[in-house]
Amino acid sequence: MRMLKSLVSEKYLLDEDLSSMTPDSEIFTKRRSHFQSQMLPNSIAFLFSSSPKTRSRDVFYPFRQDSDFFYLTGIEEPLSILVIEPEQCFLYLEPSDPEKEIWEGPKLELSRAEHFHGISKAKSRKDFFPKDISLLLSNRDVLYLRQKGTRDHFEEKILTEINLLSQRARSGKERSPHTIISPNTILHPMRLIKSSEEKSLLEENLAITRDAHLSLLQKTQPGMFEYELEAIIEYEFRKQNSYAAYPSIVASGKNACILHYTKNNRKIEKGDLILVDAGAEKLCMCTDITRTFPAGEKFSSIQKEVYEAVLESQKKAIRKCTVGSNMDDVHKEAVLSLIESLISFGILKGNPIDHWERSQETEQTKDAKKIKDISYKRYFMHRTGHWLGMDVHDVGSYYNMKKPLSLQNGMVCTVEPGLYFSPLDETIPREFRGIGVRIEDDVWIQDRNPIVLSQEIPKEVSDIEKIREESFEHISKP
Ligand SMILES: [Mn+2]
Repeated sequence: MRMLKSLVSEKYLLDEDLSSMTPDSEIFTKRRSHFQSQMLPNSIAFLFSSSPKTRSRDVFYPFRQDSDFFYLTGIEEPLSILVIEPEQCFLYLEPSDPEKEIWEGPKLELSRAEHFHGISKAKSRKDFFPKDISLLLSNRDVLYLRQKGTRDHFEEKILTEINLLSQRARSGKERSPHTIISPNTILHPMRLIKSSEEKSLLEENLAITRDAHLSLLQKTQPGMFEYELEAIIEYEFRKQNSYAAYPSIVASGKNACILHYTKNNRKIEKGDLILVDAGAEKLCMCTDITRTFPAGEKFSSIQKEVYEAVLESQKKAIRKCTVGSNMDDVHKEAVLSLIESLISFGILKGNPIDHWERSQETEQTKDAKKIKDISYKRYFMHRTGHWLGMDVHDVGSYYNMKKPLSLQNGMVCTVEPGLYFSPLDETIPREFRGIGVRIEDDVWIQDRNPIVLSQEIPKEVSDIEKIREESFEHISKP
């Protein structure tokens, strides 16, 4: 059995991803020391990895590490605990079990974890409860603990321990933490500003996403089902050792008006537009891209008008993604441009600024629903963008003391305006009904010219039509 164990351990090392983001790379050490530097005196932080999630009966979903845990460790093991004190860090890991490893493969070994920079000790997870926990908490003033996280039962157990400790504290010999703070207060502002390593990883993942979207432009033919397109995307993701960062949306025809459409089971028809919202994720870094293209060789003239309106709005909004601006400015820029187009289509009347101001004034009032029915919100009902990073809707706040947070170098956001004309909306000209367009890019914010990290994924009408035409030529030739 010992031989078996050494064999699997060796395999673990060989299988390891060759990326620069292995757990022993300095990126994670730097992040942990940054976290430590912001901890209050005499505090301790517990961060839990994700646990396996049941899909049905004894089958699990593919494991996805908790983003905060991965951010600080680079470790993909389930059921692990990271303990951070202001001066040292240690890990609790699932102990190796050769019997279990026959079924599940090798685990990260305790001895190996101890080689990671700045990890002073790795212990068996079984020591955490009930043995070590009271020792770790005793005489501590502040505990950093995420509540309502992914490992609720752990958090409950810790709270119980604190209660027990405070009962014992009455004897005067010990005391329990008097304050519990969410580690998010330190971690999420850190995660909001991306490093050059994170930028490179985003670019790597966007190259995979680009290949998937290009492959779709080349291979889609009317008569295919939406799920076949989903398979083309996910083939490209998996071929390059990545996963879909979220369930891919492949919405043809009027399905494009359903914002979170994921059934992906309709047969694509010749005159359809197809909206595809899909992004690759690798090493817990998400991408989020939407493209809309014709099922045939070209956009129809009305589809093109709507598409160009969304594209113009998107380009204007991207230009706003500069330091000192904020996400409200980006949204306003996109909305004003869309309203202008809606007026030119004869769908809205009046002038853009009035529409914008009225929608702002009424946002919090009881008239909100009524106004929504007559304003641009009937055709563009979501925000223009969100933070992007280790979570697709990444952490970090958008406001600080009710004021929009100023954009800073190294923030990453999506810019994704859209127009959606319900097939059932009898108040708009018939030719618009059932058209849905969204264009979404991932943008690196910097001083003057924001970088569109996904700029290699075609979005100009002429570029899209060129690839679509070539794909039909390819089909007709033997
Ligand atoms: Mn998005």
